[in-house]
Formats: sequence, C-alpha cells, structure tokens
Amino acid sequence: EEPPAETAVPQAGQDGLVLLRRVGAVDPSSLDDYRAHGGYTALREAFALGPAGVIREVTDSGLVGRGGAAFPTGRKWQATASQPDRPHYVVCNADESEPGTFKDRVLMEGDPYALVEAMTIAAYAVGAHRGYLYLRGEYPRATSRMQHAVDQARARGLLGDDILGQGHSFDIEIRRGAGAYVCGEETALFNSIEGYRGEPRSKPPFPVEKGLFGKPTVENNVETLVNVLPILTMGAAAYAAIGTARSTGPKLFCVSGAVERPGVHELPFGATLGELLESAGVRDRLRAVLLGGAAGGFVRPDELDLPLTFEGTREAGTTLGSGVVMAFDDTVPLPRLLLRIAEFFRDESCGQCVPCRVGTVRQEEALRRIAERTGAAAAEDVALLREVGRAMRDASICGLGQTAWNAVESAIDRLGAYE
Ligand code: L3W
Ligand code: SF4
Repeated sequence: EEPPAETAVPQAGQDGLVLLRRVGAVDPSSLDDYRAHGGYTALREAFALGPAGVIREVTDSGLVGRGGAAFPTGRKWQATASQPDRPHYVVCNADESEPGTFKDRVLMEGDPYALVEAMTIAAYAVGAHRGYLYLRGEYPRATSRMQHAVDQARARGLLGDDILGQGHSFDIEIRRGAGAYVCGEETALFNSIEGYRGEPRSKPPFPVEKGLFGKPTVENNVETLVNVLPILTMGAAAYAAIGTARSTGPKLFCVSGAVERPGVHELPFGATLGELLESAGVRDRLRAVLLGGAAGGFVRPDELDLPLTFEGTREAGTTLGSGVVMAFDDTVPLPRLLLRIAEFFRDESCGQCVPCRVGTVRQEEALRRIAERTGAAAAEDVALLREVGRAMRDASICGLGQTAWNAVESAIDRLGAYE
C-alpha cells in the first residue's frame, strides 16, 4: 500500500500554511479533533451569512477552479443557485487522474472532514440537498477515510436533516471511479454516476444548467472546495490579499521527479517556478519541467523565473493546469517520455469522437517511430504530428483530445526535443 498522505507533505507542521495546515496535525478519523483544529467554524459562518452571502464572499475572494480550467467559482455557484429547475446537486470531482497530480489525495487522506464541511457549505449556498463525491478508484485509503468522515458527520448531525438546527438538509454519497481518466471530465463523470458509459457530453448546456441527472449542478474539484473554508473564516478580502490580483489565494503544487523533497507544496500564487523548485530541492542537470501534467507543457531550465499564476503561465504560452510540476534531469530520454505520454492518451481516449480516437493513435505511432530511431525525427513525422495535433485540438469534444498534443508540441517548440 502507498505511504500515508502526511509523508507526501514536506512542509507538514510549518507555520503559515492555509490548505495543508491540518494535514499531519489532525487525526483524520476524529471529528472532535477536526473541531479542535478549527473545523466547522466555516459552516457556522456560512449559516450566519445566508446562501447569498456565502456566494458573495466566494465571488469577492476571486477563487477560481483548481482542477485546471480556472473558472470563477462564485460565478458557477451563482449560476446554479439561480436556476428554477429542481433539484440542485453538488458534485465533488475527486477523480484525480492527471499524471503527476496527487494533491486531492493528500487533502482527502489528511483532512477528510474539511471536504465534508466544504461540500455542505456549497450545497447550502446553491440550494442542494444531495451531493456526490466521485472518488478515484485507485485511492482506497482516501475512500475509507472519506467514508468514515461522512458517516461520523451524519451520526453527529452535521449531515442529514436540519444540520446544526439551521433547517438545511444535505447528505453525501461516495461513488468510486473505475480507472478511466476521462471520467474526470465533468460530464463523463455525471454519466458514470448515472450508470452510463463514461463519455463526455457536448457543452453547452453547462452543468450549472443541466448537469447530473439533467439538473442544475455545481461541480468542483476537491482543492477548490477546500479553499472555501479559509475564505469564510478569514473573509474574502484577507483571502484575496494572498497571491496576485488575478490568481488569488494559496495553491497546492504536486512536485515530483528530479527533486530532493517531492510531494505536495503549498505556496501563494505568484511564487516563481524557481522558488518552488528550490524549496523542493531541485537537483543538478535539470533538463526540463513539465507543468500541468500530461495535458500541460514543458518549460526549459532557463525559464525558472516564470510566475506560477494562471495569467503568468498563459502569457508565457504554457499552463498551470492542476498544479503539476515534474522535474526531469538529463538522464531521462525525452523521446521515450513523449512516447509514454502519447501511450497514455491513446489508452485513455474514450473513442467517442474521431479526432481524438484516431489522432491519439497516429500521434503514438509517429512518436514510436522516432523513439525507435533513437530520437532522430524525420521531417515528415514532425509535420504529421503537427497536423494531427491541430486536428485534435480544434475538433475534439472534450479536454482530453484537445490537450493530447500539448506536451509533445511544447517539447518540439520549447525544448527542441528532436534537434
Ligand atoms: C457556466 C459557462 N459554467 C465553463 C464551467 C464548466 C467547467 C469549468 C471549466 O477542464 C481543464 C483543462 C486542463 N457557464 C461556463 C461554465 N464553465 N464555461 O467551468 O470549464 P472548461 O470547459 O474550461 O474546462 P474542463 O473541461 O472542466 C479542462 C485540465 O482540465 N485538465 C486536467 C485534468 C485533471 C485533473 C485532475 O486530475 N484533478 O483536474 C486536463 O485537461 O488544464 O484546462 O466546470 O462547466 N459559460
Ligand atoms: Fe472521448 Fe477523446 Fe472525444 Fe473526449 S476528445 S469525447 S476522450 S474521444
């Protein structure tokens, strides 16, 4: 079995942490210990503010989604709350499957009641009485800890009818994924919960209007939801003072590869890539850093002053994604690495649309030819990769196909992978 969450947090116990402050410090099985560490003060604050007040705070905080797409959370909650169609649902996307991403696992294993509390607040804000936690199937410890937390919260009147005597009813059902990356795409996730094949739906309509069971649904990533607790306890203005004007708050980064202290690192948005790698103990002979996971892109070792913000990475032509920072030294053969990424996308394509179903196969074939020639790329293979990549990006139904060429493109254009 994999080691427990707290061992994946090199900063555990340090002062000043916001999202990770309880991980390693709180007993994840104990509701009383969670309360002793400040648990359930945010829910009380939410009840004092009322649903509209909660949405106002979340909007004013500037919080945007931490799953990778950075959509404003307050806008999503407001859009769901205002739908006349009933019932409304809250769905937490805990199908954390982006290669190199493990922050949600650490949060769920190390501080499970925080997610129960945050989902309860989201439900109160948007008028939902039922929530689903869609949890990655390969996370057995996170599943048992979350199930225990849900059961304890229910037994103590913090889930179920009339929570804390405030007239709000809400309960959470945990659903386990079955190993498909695409089920992290929100509409494929809904199909999976509903018992259908995990295939994405075309958007619009967006889930805020027609989501789970065709009803208005708020779908948020684990880390996004957990941010709502400090927003309510410290207030939107104090929260928004952390980070930069356009990327507010703290961020979890999943650092792996050629570093001394791999794991989940919390830093305010705006820290540079170099600062993060320094705190993770970057080793010598750095060749490349993969930002944002397999769906993200590579940057060079001379780009370490890149600010880790959504706007900064976008301006630099790359992406922060869900916070993956994978460091590679020059012992890693790039052509093999790119082939591995291409295999992943070919494996995980759901096959529903042609650009992705066929494109991921063609991409893998070209990268295999190149890898087998020990990295020397024929000009026609690179041209083919570009053509297929463009088709996947422009014409795929969902993010999987749209991003399946990102890493390869950045390796060619930024790293000069085949020169
Ligand atoms: C209401 C509108 N809602 C958009 C909502 C939409 C969704 C969210 C983002 O993810 C990212 C990609 C990678 N009215 C709306 C609206 N929304 N317009 O906002 O939407 P969208 O379509 O921009 O993105 P998405 O399909 O949700 C794609 C990242 O995901 N990624 C990473 C995946 C892996 C993990 C993980 O393992 N934890 O996250 C892979 O591609 O960065 O930017 O809720 O409904 N007008
Ligand atoms: Fe399926 Fe790929 Fe199309 Fe997404 S882009 S719907 S994963 S075939």
